[in-house]
Amino acid sequence: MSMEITLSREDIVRLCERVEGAQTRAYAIPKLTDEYPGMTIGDGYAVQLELRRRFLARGHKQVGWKAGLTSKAKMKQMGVDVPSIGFLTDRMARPENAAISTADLVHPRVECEVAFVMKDELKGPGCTAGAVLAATDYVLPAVEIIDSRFSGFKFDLPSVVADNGSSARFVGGGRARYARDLDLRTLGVVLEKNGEIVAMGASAAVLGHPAEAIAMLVNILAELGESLPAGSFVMSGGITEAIAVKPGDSVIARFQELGSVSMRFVE
Ligand code: 0L1
Ligand code: MG
Repeated sequence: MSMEITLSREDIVRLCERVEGAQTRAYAIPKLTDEYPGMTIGDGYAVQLELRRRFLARGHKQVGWKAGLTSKAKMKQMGVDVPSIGFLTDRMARPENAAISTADLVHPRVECEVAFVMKDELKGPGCTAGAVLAATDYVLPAVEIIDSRFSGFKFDLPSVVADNGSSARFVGGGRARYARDLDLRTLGVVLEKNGEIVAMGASAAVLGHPAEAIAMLVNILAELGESLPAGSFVMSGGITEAIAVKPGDSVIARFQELGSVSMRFVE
């Protein structure tokens, strides 16, 4: 993946302000490539870095990272063919069984993911799934609430990377388990909305094995000159397609071996 930056510093800051406005005031904007058709993935990550810098300067704490677009179902749903990464902060975390407000979101969707908590730092390039598993403290089930800030969830990779991979909220829960006690490739998950099954899948949907997605994330971080710190909470990507939610919906993600994660959505 080329991380070439073609935009001027001025344009990066301008686009960051546009994304930040849409994220913090919850409104939809056209995809950034409508105005900057030559925008690269490297430009997208430059905007995302500026966004992270601003949030951290305002006192948000980074808790980890997420891999996105890591399953064929998601890539097909969104019409892209390369995974992405985004940062996670304390302000995005919600407790299990929380009532999650949608008033500050544009068009939220939920997806089931396996989350990893790291005990050792990981550095790419050349990071492998084996290295990820060796550096993992434990895994737990999670639901990511994504919220693309682009009108109609229509975007391309540079735009979605600039929008921090559509990151909005996340809920971790269930039972934390040691990765060595599980076959992380074949974990089944069933997603229910208002008591009905709306999606299901097996963890192999995520690049064959969720640890592969974390390795990919570490290798993208290396291209950006960064490593994955010990203690990071890392989400490995949606196992199924993402399902739209609205106020009044209650959601429960049931994971084989890892228990379940619940939440409901309110105005
Ligand atoms: O976590 C994800 O896979 C989301 C990445 C961005 C794509 C989307 O908004 O669906
Ligand atoms: Mg996700």
